[in-house]
Amino acid sequence: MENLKTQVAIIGSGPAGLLLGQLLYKAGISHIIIEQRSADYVASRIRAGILEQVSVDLLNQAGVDENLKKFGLPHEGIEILSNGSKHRVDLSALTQGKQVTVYGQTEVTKDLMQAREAADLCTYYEAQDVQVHDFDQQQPYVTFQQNGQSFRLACDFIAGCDGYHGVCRASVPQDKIKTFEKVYPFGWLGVLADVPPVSDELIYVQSERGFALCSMRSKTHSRYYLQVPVTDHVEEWSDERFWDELKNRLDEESRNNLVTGTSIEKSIAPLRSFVTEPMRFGKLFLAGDAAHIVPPTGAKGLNLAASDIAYLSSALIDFYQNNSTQGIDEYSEKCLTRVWKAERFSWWMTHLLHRFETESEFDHKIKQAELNYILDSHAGLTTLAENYVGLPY
Ligand code: RFL
Ligand code: PHB
Repeated sequence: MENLKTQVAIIGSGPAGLLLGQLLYKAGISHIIIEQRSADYVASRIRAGILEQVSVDLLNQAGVDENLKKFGLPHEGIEILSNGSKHRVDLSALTQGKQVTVYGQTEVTKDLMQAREAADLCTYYEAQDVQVHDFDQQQPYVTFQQNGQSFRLACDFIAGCDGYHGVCRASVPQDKIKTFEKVYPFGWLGVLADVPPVSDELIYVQSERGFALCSMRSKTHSRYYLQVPVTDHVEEWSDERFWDELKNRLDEESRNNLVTGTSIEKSIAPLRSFVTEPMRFGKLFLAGDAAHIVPPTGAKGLNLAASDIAYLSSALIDFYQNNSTQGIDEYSEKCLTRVWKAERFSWWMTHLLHRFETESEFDHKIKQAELNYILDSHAGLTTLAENYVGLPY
């Protein structure tokens, strides 16, 4: 058994764990990241694409925004296509100049991994049997195996950044934790293709055939999604079938502008709303998807992971630099206040734009009226815009 020691043990090297590591490093606080997958696997996962301004600011504070500044695409508006007609939501005009940035989570992850490598920071990849111990006592520790060798990592705190299926939340005794969950009866079939996007701005599509989203990663890479039954399998969706169905959900102009091509990646993600309360258990903090999941409709998952890390990094920095436990004590409540607002927005966007098989004709009419109201009302559009660009910390 090899004995290791650090101030903060971080479990998981997704965006939450990597960003926390970078912010702690900049503040002179030692940490070690333990990740169950390989570095290549982590760097190639394709997920989110939209960054709120507060997330962009945090990446700037962490000193990892060089590529983001160069290649990120600022977006001042989105389109909503409903009943065959397009409505532009002028995010900037409705939020006193705020905007979002199109920059892939894959790129954020790569930038953070490169910064880590350049600073020679310690990560144990392909760690097996990761376990967190004694986080309700003074001296927590983590055990794991790598390449057949056993490790024991002593630390002051453990940051559980290990996603929805991670070990940290699962290690909390059942009577100390409460979870809230809503599972949706559909998923998103996503396709990444080496073709220019159909439009300069994202198009959220509400149609009788179900929801669709036209997004992008750059001016030459497109990301499209279709609402599909959660029971569907990727193999049932040839590229041809995907493009045909997308065309069926679009308006004529977009259909004509759509450039199709071979898919580079295709996958189905189930949709779920999920929150854990609290987010701190003694010396263990949960952050990002380990603590909460949102359906991707509001583009909030990665951004919530970033806001948790903003609270957690400043709490830990305040503890080590000023001997104050205030940030640590307030961590869970501060995060959850913001988390629940993003949960509400993501649930609402999902509800408004997707087709639910179980809804009655009356429910469907009411939903259409709500969307029409939002799109015709300055107050309605403002509500949508201020949530989409991100609520303040
Ligand atoms: P991650 O990214 O899941 O990283 C967790 C890491 O922990 C590792 N791990 C373990 N390590 C050690 N021991 C264990 N026992 C472990 N168990 C797990 C995992 O290997 C992994 O490396 O969580 P994190 O860091 O909290 O980041 C969260 C985001 O990844 C997630 O919220 C977003 O991708 C959600 N999301 C979106 N968010 C946005 O803000 N904007 C978007 O536009 C957006 N679009 C999306 C999305 C998620 C999607 N999917 C695939 C669900 C679109 C899609 C389709
Ligand atoms: C994406 O580009 O992957 C994306 C964009 C907006 C969303 C969800 C996903 O709401």
